[in-house]
Amino acid sequence: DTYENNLETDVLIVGAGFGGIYLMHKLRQLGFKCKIYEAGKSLGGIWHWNCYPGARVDSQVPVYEYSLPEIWEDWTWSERYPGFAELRKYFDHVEKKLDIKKDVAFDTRVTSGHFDKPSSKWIIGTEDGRTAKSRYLLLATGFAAKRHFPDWPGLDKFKGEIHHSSFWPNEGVDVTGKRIAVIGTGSTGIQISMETSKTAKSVTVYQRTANLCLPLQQKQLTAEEQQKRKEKYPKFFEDRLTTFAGFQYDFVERNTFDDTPEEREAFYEERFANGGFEFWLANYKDLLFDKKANREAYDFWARKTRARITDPRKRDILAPLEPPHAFGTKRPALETNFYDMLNRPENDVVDIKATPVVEVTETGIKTADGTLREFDVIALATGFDSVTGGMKNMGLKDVDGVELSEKWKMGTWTNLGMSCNGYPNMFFLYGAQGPTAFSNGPSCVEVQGDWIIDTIKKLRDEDIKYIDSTKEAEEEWRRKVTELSDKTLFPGTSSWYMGANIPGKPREQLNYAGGLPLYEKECRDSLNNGLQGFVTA
Ligand code: NA7
Repeated sequence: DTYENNLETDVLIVGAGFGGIYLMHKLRQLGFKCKIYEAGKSLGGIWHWNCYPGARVDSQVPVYEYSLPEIWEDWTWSERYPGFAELRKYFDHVEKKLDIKKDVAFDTRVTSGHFDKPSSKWIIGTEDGRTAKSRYLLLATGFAAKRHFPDWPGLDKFKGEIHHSSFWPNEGVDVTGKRIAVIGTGSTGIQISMETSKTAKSVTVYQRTANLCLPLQQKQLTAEEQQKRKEKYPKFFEDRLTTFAGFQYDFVERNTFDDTPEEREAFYEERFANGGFEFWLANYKDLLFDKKANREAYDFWARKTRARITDPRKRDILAPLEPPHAFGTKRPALETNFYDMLNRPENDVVDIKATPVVEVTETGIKTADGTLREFDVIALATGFDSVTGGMKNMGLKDVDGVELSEKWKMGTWTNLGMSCNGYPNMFFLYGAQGPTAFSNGPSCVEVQGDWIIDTIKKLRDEDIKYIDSTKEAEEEWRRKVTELSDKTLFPGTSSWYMGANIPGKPREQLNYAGGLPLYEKECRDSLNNGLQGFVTA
């Protein structure tokens, strides 16, 4: 029984999204006894939590799916960028194929954990008082496991409906004919605005930083065209891992000013028209390194976007002539009608950098200029204590009893973005100092997952009971992560990549910016060189 108290297992995985399921499936095949603890009620991770209006993945399929043939051979998508309902169906299909749920305890939130040296096992405690013992602890909690709320006075006073995007009621909220406020213009805020504008009376977007949105270019997919492509899938999934971000495209081997102005314009046009992240991740190779090159891309983006916005006031807030930050150093959202719906007179954007919110009242939101705007529904699309928040929130302690939240208080230290000194036999994926935010999720978890699986297998084969990262390896990894990032334009922008969205959080690069292939090489080198950077016993 997965829900038993005093559960004993070889591998305890936390999180039943893309990462946790992958680990479970592959480790089971190797004969390990595995269990998953999952705080939610079903499989899918972020797609279990995300059911806000318009929730949709903005990496296209088949890039955004498992490379496992037993999953893709008889699965078909209806759209290039599927919405949450279809992604949930995908996870139902995954369940049918892999029979994961029988070993998952849902509604199970981990609140404590320490490594017991005498038994060489993790002792894990849950919110409702259960305990589990496991040789290995694998964290697959994703980068968005801890919600972030604005610290505005009065949030609890609002008499209408107010929800964080990742805790939207599963049965939905009827927004027909209602006045909606959307707080935040990350990918989530943009999606909620577009979707609710279809039926709401009005949508008011509260923007702190303009999002440099790119066209989604949604497309309906037929079963026939997908079936035809499937013979190429094995190669396609191999190629996916050879690109910087684990996509089907990559930066081009030219710098921005290698091209003539005409060539450049045509190149930008094409990338922009193709949609998705092409204008970002398949741009010139100096886009994220060179200020002048970046400005050139920004100016193109601003020209394109400003032309779509009819009201000059809205235009200057949404797509200012001066860039709010270097293009692509914050995550561009993908849009279809965001600017068009804001052109309508009933919809508006409020610049809350110029006029910050002072309080939420029973009926609406008051800004520093004294204006009170009244609403029926407030959507908080204010994001997450991204990348590190989830792991710091689980009550994990190192071998000396120090909490992870304490260890990472002044900054983040990991080895290879998968292990921490003082946390033996624990690995994590899609988290701090891995390729996480700079990569396609499924690509990242398969690269990291395979490494973790191969490592655990090696430990079993060599009868090793204990593995821990060295402090030196952590220092070295942190140095690499910082150096790679310092060459780019990322550090100059306040973003969640840099920990800058949470008040008081140390400012540092939380992601590995060297690209997936280099990352994988680093990890494989360690494994192949006798687990360099680790001590074993
Ligand atoms: P994001 O990308 O972190 O966006 C959060 C948005 O909320 C962003 O526009 C923030 O403005 C804004 N925000 C956050 N806190 C506040 C406060 N206190 N006041 C006003 N505005 C605030 O989260 P998402 O959920 O959209 O997306 C998360 C990731 O999921 C996304 O990047 C994809 O990888 C998938 P800011 O830009 O910080 O000025």
